[in-house]
Amino acid sequence: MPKILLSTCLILICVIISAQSYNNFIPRPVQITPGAGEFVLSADVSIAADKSAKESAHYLQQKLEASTGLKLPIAVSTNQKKSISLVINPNLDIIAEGYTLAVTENGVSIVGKDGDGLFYGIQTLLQLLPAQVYASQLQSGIKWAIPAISINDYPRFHYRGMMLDVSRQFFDVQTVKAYIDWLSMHKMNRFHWHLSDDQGWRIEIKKYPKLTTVGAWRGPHEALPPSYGSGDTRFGGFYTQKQIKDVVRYAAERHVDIIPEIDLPGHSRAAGVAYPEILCATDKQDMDQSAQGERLNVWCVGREKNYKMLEDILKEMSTLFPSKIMNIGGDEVNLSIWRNCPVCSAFMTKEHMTRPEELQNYFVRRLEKTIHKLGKQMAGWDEINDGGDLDKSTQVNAWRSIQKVLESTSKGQPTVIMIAQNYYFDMAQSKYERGHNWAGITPLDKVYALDPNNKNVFTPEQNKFIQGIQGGIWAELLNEPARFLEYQSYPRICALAEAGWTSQSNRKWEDFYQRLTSTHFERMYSMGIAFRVPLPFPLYKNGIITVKLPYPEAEVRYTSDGNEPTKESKLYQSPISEFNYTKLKFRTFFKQLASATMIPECDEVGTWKTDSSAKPLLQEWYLAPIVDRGGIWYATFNQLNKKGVATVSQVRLYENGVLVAADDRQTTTDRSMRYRLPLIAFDNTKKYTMKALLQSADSLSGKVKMERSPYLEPTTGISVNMNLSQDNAKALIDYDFDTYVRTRDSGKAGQSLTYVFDSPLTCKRISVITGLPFTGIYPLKSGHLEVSYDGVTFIQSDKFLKGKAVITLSQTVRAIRIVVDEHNYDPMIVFQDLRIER
Ligand code: TNX
Repeated sequence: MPKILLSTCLILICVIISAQSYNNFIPRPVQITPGAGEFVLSADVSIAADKSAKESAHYLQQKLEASTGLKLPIAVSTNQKKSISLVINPNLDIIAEGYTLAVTENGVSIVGKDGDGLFYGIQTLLQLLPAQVYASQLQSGIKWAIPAISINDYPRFHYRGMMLDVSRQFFDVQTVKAYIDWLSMHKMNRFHWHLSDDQGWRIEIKKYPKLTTVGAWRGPHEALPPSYGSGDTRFGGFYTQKQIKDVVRYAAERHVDIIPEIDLPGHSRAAGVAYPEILCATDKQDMDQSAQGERLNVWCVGREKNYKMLEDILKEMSTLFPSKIMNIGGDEVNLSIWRNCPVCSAFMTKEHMTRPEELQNYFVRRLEKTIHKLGKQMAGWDEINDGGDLDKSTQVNAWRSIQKVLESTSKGQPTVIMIAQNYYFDMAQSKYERGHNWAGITPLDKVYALDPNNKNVFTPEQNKFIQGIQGGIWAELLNEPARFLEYQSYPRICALAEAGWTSQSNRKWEDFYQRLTSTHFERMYSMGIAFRVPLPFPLYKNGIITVKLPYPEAEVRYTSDGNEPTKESKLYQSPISEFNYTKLKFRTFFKQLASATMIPECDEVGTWKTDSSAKPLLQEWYLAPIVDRGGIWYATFNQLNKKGVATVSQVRLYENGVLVAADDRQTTTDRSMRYRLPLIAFDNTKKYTMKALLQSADSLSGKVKMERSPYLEPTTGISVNMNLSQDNAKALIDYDFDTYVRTRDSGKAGQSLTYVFDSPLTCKRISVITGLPFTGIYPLKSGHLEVSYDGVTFIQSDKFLKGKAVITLSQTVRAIRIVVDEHNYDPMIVFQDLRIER
């Protein structure tokens, strides 16, 4: 190699290496200029800060002391040669919250436009240090070096928030503080505290003590029934005003503004059990259910006294929270209740209102006035836009869709983007994990992908009203497993934080994901966050399992004995030869954290394609690498690009060209339906192919997958002795585990559901899982199984535990019966299909 080329290469390599070592910030700063050399923290470094920078200086001092053991002295000015200088300069030519940071061999200088900017400069400085700097305990043997660099940085949006629901589950002060601390380290500056909902009122109000003595608790003997996993124990809690002040102060030190929400006039069952007189005076309210199946949870808006009570409540709250904004909720009100309420309907007539939305608007606008009188501004969910105009200062949190953002910004309301499809972190992160899915599955890249003020969607005029972004985490499902709040929040909040801070042109998914996995995981680990470790994807093909690693350095371990993989299990290093692929289990590890467990799936058998001719195209796939044994096979047609859908029909399986199985149902590719193709007598000397018809008005493409059911699927009849909501219980015997059947009521002791197999069934084990797929909500809490070997007599068998019962069989079985033992507290019980193992 010629000399010049060689040295250019060396320089390039050096640049790449050094660039990487300090280019892993999250969120990514606006402008980074690498320097030469480094600055190393040692006992002779001091922090120089004048009075205005004192608070930040103490913050930095404490953070550094905990992990490095160095207590750097703070001085107004210093003769020390080496120092970290912290300055607030309102004349800095940068927008609010902006800062500059310069590191040379002699020291660090951070200049903030304001206190916020200085604080964010400190956060960036921490990210320049080894990740262990975030640890709360002393870390030894680390060189605390900061690479020379200069940074210019400021946020894209001034509103960067996260909402936490503390009603459905209660989180204590310590957890809330940690949550706020982590937000601040991601340069997030708003914490929206959802302090009341149907399942608990969580803030002490001195004038109305029953809100918390009664409304903060649920259980078998409480006014609020058990819900969302709280079971037979008394569950709940609330924050005293003293604790609230403490949390507010803690957040302020971290430049996080706390916006309190009490959810009104719906979602108010907890307030309603404490003070029943606030609810509409109608027996019918007991019949009308809210979106989440709740009753008796709407304030009577025609009752004048309620406004006085709400004013008192908001007044007490306004003194606790320095925030300019107070949120009154307004979502998912069951509006029909007001029609049935004599007081509300009389009020509507008197005011010449025709739609209940107008009444909601009346209510909202009265609270708006109350809040203005307290010197604050109002915020609420996007439903507050539905009934009419609002004051121009009122902030709308748009959660239902992008359309709601458009409506809100067109009206000229300050709007925060909280689109559930991207920013609700109670949604599952994949189909393998627990979580809601009503707004879809929300993996990390989907959070990252949303451009909050996309120029192609919003006009410049509308963009002016977009305040920023906010994530939401609703707590229905956060009861288990342990630390699920952290698992659902991180790393999705990392992606959110970058959407809020970093300009769109500076955001690239691959680059973000690389920074996250190569460095930021390490930081979060030191912060003590039990974040979600990405899943490995083991794929089976041709007798071999190959694991798709979630990121290049991922540590994937596996077992083949049925146990969950642990830190001691075998490390995955290269493809594994194994015909019985489903007995292998894989997990990704990050130090002591582990991902969910994955069992290999079959790799795709090929792709499908359509053109824009709208003519049905017959396509064929060769199945040998995947379909290598008998069983019930399912074909799915996934779509790659999301524009338009294709129609699929006549999915058929051939053996040496002869038809052996067919599923002729017609659906579209957006539904990811499973086509059922039983292949019982497999013969490895024969050639298996599949054909299907696909058509669309667009040119589309996608993948074709074949999955073999791990279960037996015998034809089964069903007999019911309970109040099921569906007329027939077919969804229970179609072996589609996404479909289910629910009862219309809580269920009573002695009620039952019997599965009768058409012919005697030989199998190893039957698992009965109750509760909604994905979430497990509405399980059978108290019940047992009965089994019949002759189809006549039933023998008592296993009890349900956490909604699940398993029966192991040693002889041929004719029927299985689920029996309810005790009254259930949930509004319904959900049953799923039987899982019958060979
Ligand atoms: C809708 S989003 C709700 C919440 C639920 C959430 C579950 C909104 C304003 N209301 O009450 O907890 O869905 O994802």
